[in-house]
Amino acid sequence: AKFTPTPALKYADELHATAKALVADGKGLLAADESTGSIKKRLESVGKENNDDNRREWRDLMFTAEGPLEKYLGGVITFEDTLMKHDAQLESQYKGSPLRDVIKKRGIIPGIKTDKGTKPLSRTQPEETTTEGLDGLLARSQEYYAAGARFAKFRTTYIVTATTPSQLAIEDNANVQARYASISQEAGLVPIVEPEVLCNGDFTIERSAEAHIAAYSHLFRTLALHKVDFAGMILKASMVVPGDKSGKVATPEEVAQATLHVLSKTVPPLVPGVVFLSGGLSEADSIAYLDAMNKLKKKEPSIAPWKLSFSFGRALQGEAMKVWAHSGDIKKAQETFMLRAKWCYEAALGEYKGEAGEPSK
Ligand code: 5MM
Repeated sequence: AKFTPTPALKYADELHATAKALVADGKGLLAADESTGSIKKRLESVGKENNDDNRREWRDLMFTAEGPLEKYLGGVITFEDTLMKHDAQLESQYKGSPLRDVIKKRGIIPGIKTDKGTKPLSRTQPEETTTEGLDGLLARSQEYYAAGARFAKFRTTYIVTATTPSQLAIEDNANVQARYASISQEAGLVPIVEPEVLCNGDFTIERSAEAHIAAYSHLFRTLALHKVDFAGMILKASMVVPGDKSGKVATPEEVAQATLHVLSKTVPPLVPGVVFLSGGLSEADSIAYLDAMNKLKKKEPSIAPWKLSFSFGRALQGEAMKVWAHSGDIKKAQETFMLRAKWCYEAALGEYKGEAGEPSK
């Protein structure tokens, strides 16, 4: 029997359908929502100036790439500029169309980052963060829905040390995420809840798992208190890895086991999908870890009742951006991007065949 709490959520059916579609059949998300400050770092790292034309050319290039992008991507997360303003300019069948229409015409769902970035949590030592963006969020979300967006993304971050994430950071960020998620659902946008446990530091994979469990268990309790509809949201999770200054490297199987251990303890089965960020991990590692998780899930389906897919920024864009910046060859950059999207799709099915197309173990 179906129990529908009252008052009912206006967009419930649509939210459920959108959430499922975002992660259907090996599909994942492209995180192309770098704020102006973050895209500056990415562009400058390949020797490109951060200006309107370069940002547009880069994003045009990805969204208009030839090939079955809609088979690999359920959605694209955009920054406000891209959703609301930019026009596709490259020579292609999409010339002159707003980028959001290019995404939609390809059968990919446009989404939008609605957070306004992380800010220090006053008087925390070591310094932890909260995330801004709740003020006026309902009106902004309604405007994005009217412009064609069907999901939103909001990122909070946690640092791992011997004493963090602190109870303050855990509770504050859970509350922020829960308000964001309930407001998004009220406006018809599927919330992609992104609580990123950063991988910077000198800590073991076990300590990372502990930090994830502390943050995610409180997060889901708070989402429930705020009446968030779990079937109409997606979790964007970090992978559980040893800290980048620990001198330790875990195997894909170890990362897969640790990550699924954390998720199976904290994420309700009603959530249709967990998508992972790449978080500065190499493209090869991000793909190998996701593939290992899906291979493990095939052996033991009950440990992962949700789809396990990707929402990569750097792991999908990094190599292609280098090709574009260094050779100026748009076609070659598009092929490089499309190949990464295909690998991610294969990993989301646990069928990654390796760079050379050889089946991986
Ligand atoms: C694409 O970057 C997103 C926006 O970051 P800023 O708000 O700092 O500009 C970011 O939230 C991203 O979606 C996640 O970090 C995943 O990207 P990576 O590169 O870690 O896969």
